[in-house]
Amino acid sequence: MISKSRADNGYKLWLEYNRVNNEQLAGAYRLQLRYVVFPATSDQLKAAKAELLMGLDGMLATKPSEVKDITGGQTVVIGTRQSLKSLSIAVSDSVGDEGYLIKTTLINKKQCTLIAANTDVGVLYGVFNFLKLIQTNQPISKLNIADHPRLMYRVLDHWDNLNRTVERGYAGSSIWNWHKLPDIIDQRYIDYARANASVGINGSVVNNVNADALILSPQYLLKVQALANVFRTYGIRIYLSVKFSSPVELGGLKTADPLDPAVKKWWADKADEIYSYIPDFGGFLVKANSEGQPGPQSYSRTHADGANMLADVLAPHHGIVMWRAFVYDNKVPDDRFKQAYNEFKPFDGKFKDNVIIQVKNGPIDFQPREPFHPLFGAMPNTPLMMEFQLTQEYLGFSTHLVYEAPLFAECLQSDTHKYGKGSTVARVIKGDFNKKLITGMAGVANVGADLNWCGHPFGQANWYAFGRMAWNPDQSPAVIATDWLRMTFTNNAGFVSPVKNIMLQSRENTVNYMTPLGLHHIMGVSTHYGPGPWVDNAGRPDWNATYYHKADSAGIGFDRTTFGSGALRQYAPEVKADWENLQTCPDEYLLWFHHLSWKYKMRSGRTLWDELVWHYYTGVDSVKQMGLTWDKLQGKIDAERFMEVKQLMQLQYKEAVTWRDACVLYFQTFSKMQTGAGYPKPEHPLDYYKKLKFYYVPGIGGNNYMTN
Ligand code: GCW
Repeated sequence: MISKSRADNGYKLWLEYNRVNNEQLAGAYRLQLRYVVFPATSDQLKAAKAELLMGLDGMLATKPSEVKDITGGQTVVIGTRQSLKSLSIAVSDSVGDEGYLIKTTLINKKQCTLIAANTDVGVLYGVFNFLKLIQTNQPISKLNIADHPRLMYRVLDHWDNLNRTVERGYAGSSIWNWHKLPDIIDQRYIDYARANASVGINGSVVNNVNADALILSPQYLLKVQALANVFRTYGIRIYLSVKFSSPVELGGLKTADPLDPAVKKWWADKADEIYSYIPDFGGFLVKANSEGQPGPQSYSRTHADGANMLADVLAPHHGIVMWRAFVYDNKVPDDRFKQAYNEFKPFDGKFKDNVIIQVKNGPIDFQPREPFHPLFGAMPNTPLMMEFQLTQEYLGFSTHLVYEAPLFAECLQSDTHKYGKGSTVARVIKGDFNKKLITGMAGVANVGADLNWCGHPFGQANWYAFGRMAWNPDQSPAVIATDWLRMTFTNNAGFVSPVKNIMLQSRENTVNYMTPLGLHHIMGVSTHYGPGPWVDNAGRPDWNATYYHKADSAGIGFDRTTFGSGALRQYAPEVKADWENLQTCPDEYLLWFHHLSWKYKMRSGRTLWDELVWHYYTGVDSVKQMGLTWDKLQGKIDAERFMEVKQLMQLQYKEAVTWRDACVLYFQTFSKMQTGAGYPKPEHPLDYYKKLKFYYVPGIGGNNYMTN
């Protein structure tokens, strides 16, 4: 049992390995490990062994001793087919390259628990999962588990700059200390890799997609190599974001035209150089022709020309190109929603085999709620990689408790209908409809140098959940939350059960007090902090909140039906029909697709205005409720994290009230309707909220100290 007063700063993440109260575990739950057989030779196997011993040491009163042979009693035998050969243990290869088996079985007529895999990294994953069983008090006496990842590339994208600022980072500076690399290997790098491996994350893009060409210089490649050496032990490949104009900026060429032979040669030489430092280098991530970044279109070439040129130079080394579909040009299209689909769909089947298109979950930009991106299902001959954002750019930064797994699941379980009923986004990205494609999922990391890594103790759950869902996109958010809570805090049901409910409800709360009923992109301009529904003077129309909500005296919402922008045509006819029809369009997506009168009658019987107000007030009330529930849990976990979360919830409440009052007052200037009896009046007039200034908001980097 953990001591309630023990201080815990959250650094250990979900790998706490707290003492298990073995005596209180009944029957099959009781742990009676006596011996471990673990012939470890490679670095990865040694890391797995070290993790196992560290975990058992923390959790069990008597650590099992390591032996060379099966001695009987409660023995755990761990290894690959190869490493266990001398013990004549056969391992079936059913779990593929990265999967594992955990099985209670007779070996040499003695009852053992076998953790086995075809590869070293499979063993590492098996060990982490065995430890998880103990951490979460699961029975371990009759095990028969076989698991493998459903996606190939499970990657964290760090938007970290070389000066250690983090674009949209809310947990302190970058964990990569570029200045001290390659000489100093911070323990953080190792713990970062352990945490990733524990949930099966096998890739890390260490620099911002708004890339600095310098990352490809020999000086920086040596630093990257040092990180790669750490990651390799934990089955993680390193990737780099590259700037498309690097041949000009770094190589002194006159052009970065992807069809120019000198440019191709520059990239080919660069790839050879990178692989000479890092033989298992993963590949490139590219943001091209988006938000001012250079790209092939700058030279009148296409996305396919650009991606394929890079794919060609990486192919001999088995590297891949992750080419982002987050594009919108400066010409201001009629509806930004439609642009990625319009630009990429024509290139279906035109990309090289080692190119994967990285598509954000929704068509605009990581909003609290978005419909699934219409590209999913629309490119049957092109691998599409999901991009989720773990860092809470539009979800209250690291002050708001928002468990994102329900958001991920909502998108993944959406039915694209592109291959008939049941062709969910999850099935599309798993390659169910085209087995030839490579597959993957990326998460924009929420990790920084803060003691607890993510700024908010519950931010860690989003990192954890991302790994679990990249491993298996069909996992349930509730199961993941329960595991995370047990591993991170305690197995005490009196804590786990109410806090799991808090987590599952948390994302809906935030939708309610920020962007209910399908509102989107109404945050403060540029910082994306706090409410800014009045923003109408940003650099370009589609950066303005007014572009998205279109509130006027007649009503509110963006008409994307056939009578409006027609964006709904990008979906399968079934989805289009469902969302175009007011009888069937879910309330959650209403204002994404329809401009409706303030007096429009909702399913609830309320007018649209009253419904909007109801959501804003309900959202705030739920945050208050969450705080009250938390307060009752004092003493069930360590005081340090308890107090930190308590204070964060108070701050979240304050900010939720600001969101509610600012938005209700602003939209009221159009609806001219009352908020109704029973709702507390805002403390300040609208003008007060409009004039709020926030200095040095994190996440925007550079010298941009103030906006809003
Ligand atoms: O969400 C927006 C962010 C930018 C980001 C961009 C992107 C890295 O506001 O900060 O740039 O998306 O995804 O490229």
